[in-house]
Amino acid sequence: LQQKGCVIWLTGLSGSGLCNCWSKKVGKETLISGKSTVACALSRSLHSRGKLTYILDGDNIRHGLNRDLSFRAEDRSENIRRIGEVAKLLADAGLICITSLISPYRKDRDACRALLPEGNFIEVFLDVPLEVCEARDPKGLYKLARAGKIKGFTGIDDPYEPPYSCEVGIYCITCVALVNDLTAVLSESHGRAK
Ligand code: GGZ
Repeated sequence: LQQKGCVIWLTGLSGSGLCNCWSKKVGKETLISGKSTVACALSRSLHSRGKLTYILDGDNIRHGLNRDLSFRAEDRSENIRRIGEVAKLLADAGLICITSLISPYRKDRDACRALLPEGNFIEVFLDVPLEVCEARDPKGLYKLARAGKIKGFTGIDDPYEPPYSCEVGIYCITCVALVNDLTAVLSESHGRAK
């Protein structure tokens, strides 16, 4: 395998990703929001350059490996710890592992970073204001949280702690640029054998 593994850690509020994607339903390129969407676009873009990637998506993993975990603070931390460990294994195996989780607490993200050699953990903060995410509300979850039907929703009645320093900070609709930039950067730095 001619590739050095790493972890690209996407973090941000629910609905913080935004990407230009081809939509089967709409039949044309359209803007779709969600960290998962950004992860997919990035993965496809890297694939097209011959890179091996794997996405660990919070929402999906909560249906399998982490189905015993709730959204209480301790459980969110455990969710992130487990995904961080799996991401490390995949990176050790030489994959570019893209994680897509809110991962709201700084200390949990930092613990995942500490598992990897310097330079192999790329934290990408999707720095989208709560008002924007709430206006997008792709799954109607913010509405439910405001109505008190979901308790402890990140940004409403549970905190999101932005990174003090991260490798990439991205604001609103520049996610398309993120995908292009990271693809180019990783082709350079992670395209060579160790
Ligand atoms: C935040 C919640 C909650 C609460 C359900 N708070 O936008 P989505 O819908 O598809 O992604 C969110 C997902 C968050 O799971 P994570 O594993 O990424 O969270 S964490 O990193 O904090 O462990 C959201 C949905 O689950 N969701 N309830 N209370 N998001």
